[in-house]
Amino acid sequence: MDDRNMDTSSSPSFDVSHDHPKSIIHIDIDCFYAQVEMLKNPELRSQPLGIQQKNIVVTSNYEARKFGVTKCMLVTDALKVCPNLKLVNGEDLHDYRAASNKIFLLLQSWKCPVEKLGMDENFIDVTNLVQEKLKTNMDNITIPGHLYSEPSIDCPCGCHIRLKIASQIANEMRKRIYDDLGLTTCAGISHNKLLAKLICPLHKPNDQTTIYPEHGSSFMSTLPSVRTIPSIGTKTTEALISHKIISVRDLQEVPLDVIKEYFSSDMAVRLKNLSMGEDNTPVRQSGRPQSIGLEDSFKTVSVKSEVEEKFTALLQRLLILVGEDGRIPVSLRVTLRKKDVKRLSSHRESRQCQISSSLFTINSGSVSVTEGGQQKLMSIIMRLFNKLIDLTKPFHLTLVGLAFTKFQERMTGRGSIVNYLMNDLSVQSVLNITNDCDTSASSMDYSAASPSSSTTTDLSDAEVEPSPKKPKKVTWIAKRRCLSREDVASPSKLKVGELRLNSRELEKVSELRLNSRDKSLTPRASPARDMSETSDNLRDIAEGGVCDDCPSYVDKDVFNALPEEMKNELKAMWKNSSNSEMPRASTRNMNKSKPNTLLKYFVPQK
Ligand code: DCP
Ligand code: MG
Ligand code: MG
Repeated sequence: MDDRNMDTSSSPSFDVSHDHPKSIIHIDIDCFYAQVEMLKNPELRSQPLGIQQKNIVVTSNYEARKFGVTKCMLVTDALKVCPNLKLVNGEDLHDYRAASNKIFLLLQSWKCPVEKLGMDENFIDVTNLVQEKLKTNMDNITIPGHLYSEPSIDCPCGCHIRLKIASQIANEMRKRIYDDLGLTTCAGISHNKLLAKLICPLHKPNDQTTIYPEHGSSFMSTLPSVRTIPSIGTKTTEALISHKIISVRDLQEVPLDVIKEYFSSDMAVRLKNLSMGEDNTPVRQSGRPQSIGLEDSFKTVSVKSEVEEKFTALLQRLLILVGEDGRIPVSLRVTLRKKDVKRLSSHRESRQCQISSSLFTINSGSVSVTEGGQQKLMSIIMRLFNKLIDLTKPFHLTLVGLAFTKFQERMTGRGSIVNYLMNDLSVQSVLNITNDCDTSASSMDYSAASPSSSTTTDLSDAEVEPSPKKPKKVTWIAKRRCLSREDVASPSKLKVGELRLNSRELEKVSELRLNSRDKSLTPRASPARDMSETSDNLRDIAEGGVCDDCPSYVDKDVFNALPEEMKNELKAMWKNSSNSEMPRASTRNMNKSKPNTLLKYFVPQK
């Protein structure tokens, strides 16, 4: 279907000599919170429904939208335009988060990088899958849903056929989300994230739109405000507006040199590129969040006991989230927003401190607080609060927040080997595993805004959290796909994504490692001694293996639990390393500069 009412001419500046190798899908759930509530209570389907957080309707179903109920409308205004609006409280995000995690997990089954953005959006880079499908007969394929504009040129790089295939994959994904989870979605398909995201809502709800690269800049020129571009935030928008650059077309037309007068050279180029629909930010596989937090905002609280009540409530909810996450927190942050009554302004302040992991216990992958642990946490929270507030003077708070900001480096932690084994991440080498699982905002900040007057989780990272995986079997499975003989001989070519372990297996390694850590810790007395022992271990590596099969630094319990294939690979690797690959100096540096190497994983640590 063609959108003839749009400005669909191919962009005059379009350069056919550029390749458009990627195929990116962006999926957004329709009226997300409202759909989750309608699934819980199907009677709501036939009524106009608003999801209320404090005095705001954060979203509404499409029935309510017909009456003019918009996102983030005041409840009073929403009821004026739609007196029959049924309101459901949406301050508890638990069910939304669970649905969000299910979608994320479902999308992982296509074995492509998936980047979760906020609660209801995901980018999927289907480039490789499209390439695979291209090898099969792909004649006469049609584009499901809408095509932004019919092709005006035949792009020599072959992106049109690739995007057609990608749009079929998007359709399959949307169908699966509907069949398995009962949720309708919209999708945008393009050769980059920017266009995929921006084209996605063109036909709402329950539909999809594909755009070819040659229409990128003409589509962008239809956007009324530069603010619509995801990585252009409030400050940049204000700066642009102050120079009379309001619409995306204004940004396209203003010469680069002029923008360079207001912004750094890099920023100016980036802004120009974005305005033309150009964006080369990668889809980054999402992993576990760096922190898990909750905030509560209110008009004003000026009494300590009330603050304590707020923190108690937040802590209780936060402990549920941590329980589901499955990692033991080791750092706690308290945030306050203080109101300066004289200046009528507010500002945030935070304090954080380490907390003992002994406050928590772990059982079947679920973390719970020990008896008395909650009280201890509350006293830590109030101590941090006392540091932030001078109680001898009056205070006025408009927000309190709590977040666990660091987690014990267990098997299931961010940056641990689990993430590499669980996700299909391409890494350069098992000797040099770098964390590709960055959950922080990418260079392109696509993060969604959250209303300030509601209880929300720490959207920056908490919402990218996939649900904890339930343990299944104890046996190891290490599946190798497409590894050539050369790959096996050279472990540095091994893709960690080839090794798929289920969570129980990972738990097992974790336990083994922790147990053996405990054992190796017993004789240690002081940090100084720890350090010297670590040096000794590294010396063993440098001197090559001292036992028959593996070097002495290797935790044998862990090694024995590995699948044979992996054992053999490691042995081959150690054999090679004793010849040439592992000189003394590089192994000594290994712990410092490559914190996530597989080898390091075998070294008993404190
Ligand atoms: N949300 C929120 N505060 C906002 C915007 C959104 O709490 N300011 C929540 C409610 C939404 C969910 O995030 O259901 C997803 O946001 P979307 O912008 O994708 O909005 P919806 O999914 O509700 O509607 P649409 O059909 O337009 O995507
Ligand atoms: Mg949505
Ligand atoms: Mg959204």
